[in-house]
Amino acid sequence: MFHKILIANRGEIALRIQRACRELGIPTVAVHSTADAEAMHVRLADESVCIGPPAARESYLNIPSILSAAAITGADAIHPGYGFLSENADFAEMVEAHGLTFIGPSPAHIRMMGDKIAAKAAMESLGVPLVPGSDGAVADAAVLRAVAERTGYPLLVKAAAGGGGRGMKVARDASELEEAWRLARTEARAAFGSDEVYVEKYLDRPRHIEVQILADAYGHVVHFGERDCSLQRRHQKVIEEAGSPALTAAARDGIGGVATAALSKLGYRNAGTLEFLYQDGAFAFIEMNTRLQVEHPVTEMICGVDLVREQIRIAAGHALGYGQDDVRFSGHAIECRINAEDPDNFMPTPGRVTAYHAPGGLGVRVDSALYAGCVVPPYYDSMIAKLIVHAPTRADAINRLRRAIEEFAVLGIKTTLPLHRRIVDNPGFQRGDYTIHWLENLMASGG
Ligand code: MV4
Repeated sequence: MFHKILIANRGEIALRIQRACRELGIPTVAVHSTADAEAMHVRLADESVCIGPPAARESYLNIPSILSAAAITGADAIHPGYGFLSENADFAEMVEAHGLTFIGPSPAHIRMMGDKIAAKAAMESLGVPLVPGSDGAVADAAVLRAVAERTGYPLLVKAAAGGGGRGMKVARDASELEEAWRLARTEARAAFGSDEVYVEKYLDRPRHIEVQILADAYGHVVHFGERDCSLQRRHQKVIEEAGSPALTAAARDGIGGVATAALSKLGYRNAGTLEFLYQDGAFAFIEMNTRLQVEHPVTEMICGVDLVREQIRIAAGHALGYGQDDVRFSGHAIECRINAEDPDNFMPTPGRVTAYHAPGGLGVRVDSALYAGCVVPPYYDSMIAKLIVHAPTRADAINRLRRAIEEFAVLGIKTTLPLHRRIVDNPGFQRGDYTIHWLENLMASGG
């Protein structure tokens, strides 16, 4: 097992990883920017190292600083959390080149999944269903027209280096095709430094369903069911659930089996998530995430597994020690992402938290680095807390969530707690029959 783990992240996820380390008996090193000197992840770590000024480029993304911090503290592994360097294959490679262990997949697998075209090609060859579309990159107009004729409209042009919705353009018919393609390429070049794009049939009312997997270094792969992440605004997830209100146990077993078989053949290691669009009873793979995800707690709650502990054990060379039949699903879990934002216009609201009270009780979990008197800096992501509830049924979970939101007090700054209250009270949410467009439609309608 590792002797000391450096956590290359901040906020709630740095605390989340510290907790797993502490339960494994492993000391932790926090790194922090000058803006985070008083942050909870620094206060609770065994050791801390300041790695640079507030701007993430110069601190949490500063690879030489982070590797130096690991060297001077004698850490033998680095957990990247999510965001920042978590899906940077070059960073993973450098960590290993310095004789440390990167707690995550191999650099080659990170690189493969970062290229959405390569990821789709790999998944197709492994028997995973895809959205119909181009066979690889679409680099000239003749290929574009041929794909369109074969696939039919509407179509979506996507950036190979994309994800998160940037560089995506819809073409409703042939008259929009070349313009969408040109715009997507221009946007992709500006955003990612690569104008490589591909084309898919545009699904107009899908759900976003993702499958959590763990794989050890000995070819054992298990899945932990799905999360429904359809409730999003501008490609930012707002509420996630496990399991999906739209799936039967048989559908879950089916897609989980497809995912584990594929990743086993791929030789994948550590935690991973396969993202699917789900419409009219069919799954279509779109992307794979090679990191721990923000919404991992809903999976932990229904499976009773500590995914971060498992990531660390796998990275240290331990076998999973259990199989798919040992993974049991119990009840329903829902997570609300609470942001330091004005709930009316989503403008960030950094500042001092003057008072803080987190909800508790049976089936309530709060993952947050907030404390009374802390300052939410303006430099980073605005998510300040995750409220996760677990209950025997979805209806029970919704009632528990409403109760927990009422208990939650964050004073001094505006937060998105009132938005969550509105969603939880909405009959459409309560029925569970939403698509990826539901939340944006609700807000456009003034609901
Ligand atoms: C799609 C799609 C419809 N059809 N692909 C958005 C981000 C990127 N990860 C994939 N995305 C989408 N791909 C096809 N063929 C609709 C979206 C999409 C979306 C997907 C998941 C969650 C929220 C979304 C919001 C808008 C569009």
